[in-house]
Amino acid sequence: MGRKMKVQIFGAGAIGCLFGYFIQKAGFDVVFVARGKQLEALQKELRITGLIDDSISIDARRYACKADVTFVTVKSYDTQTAAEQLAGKTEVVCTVQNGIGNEDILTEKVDNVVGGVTSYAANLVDYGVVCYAGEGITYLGDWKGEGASVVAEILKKAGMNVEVVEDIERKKWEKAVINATINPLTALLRVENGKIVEIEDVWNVAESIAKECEEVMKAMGYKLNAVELVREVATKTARNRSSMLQDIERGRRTEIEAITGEIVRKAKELGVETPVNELMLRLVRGLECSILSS
Ligand code: KPL
Repeated sequence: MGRKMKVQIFGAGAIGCLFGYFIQKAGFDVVFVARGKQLEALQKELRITGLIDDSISIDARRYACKADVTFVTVKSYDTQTAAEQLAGKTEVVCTVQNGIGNEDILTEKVDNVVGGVTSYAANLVDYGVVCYAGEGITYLGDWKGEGASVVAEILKKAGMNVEVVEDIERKKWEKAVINATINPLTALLRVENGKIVEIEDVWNVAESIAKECEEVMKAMGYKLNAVELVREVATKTARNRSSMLQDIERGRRTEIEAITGEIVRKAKELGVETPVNELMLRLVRGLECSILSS
């Protein structure tokens, strides 16, 4: 490609801003799509704190524009809106969202869809201010058409850790198992991730959730030690406030339907019993209802 590649970040939250920051710093032409107060703040500047301390001017807009590659980083319940705005506007779309089902929604509207799972950690400290909390890795895989290698090149040039994998669906489900175990418990108890392993009674519940998820994965043909995986991630991210806890604290909707909801749905389809996950689903729905109506 003779001209500069145009990269779009659709959903300039914490992860979107962090990715966009690295990509813009590497010399790509980047446009950030945001809304409300976040858009107003980003039109002034994007500030990164934590592992980096920097402020940059960015091109922040309300609506999607034409791009070569678009990263979708909106909450899972906004993926449909993203897909509709991106139809005919981007050659490749890459989702690095939590939950199951985002790739399939994007597939309806865009030709080249790349599935992504990231363990980079970032939190929105204030509008326009993102704390870069931990280096991670991003796994990518083609979901529809081709695009994973192009996206991987962009992230590599941006200095980020990235790996293209054959079975991105497996990675997505593994991440969903981690999120289905850590996120509801931290949101319901309003604790940091580390408390999941530190408090014995809570760990007992976490183990039950993870074991049920492991059975679902097994029925899908995937072998996984879910309990160990969850223990490892909760320990590594001990000081994090999970994304679901942050949603609850901000009085926002959570991604419970795309995480636990999808695990329960898959379990039903495959004839696996998941009573503890069903309980988590109902409790977080209840918590959401009480928060959104107050
Ligand atoms: O992905 C996460 C989230 O909070 O959504 C974990 C891995 C649980 C880290 O906080």
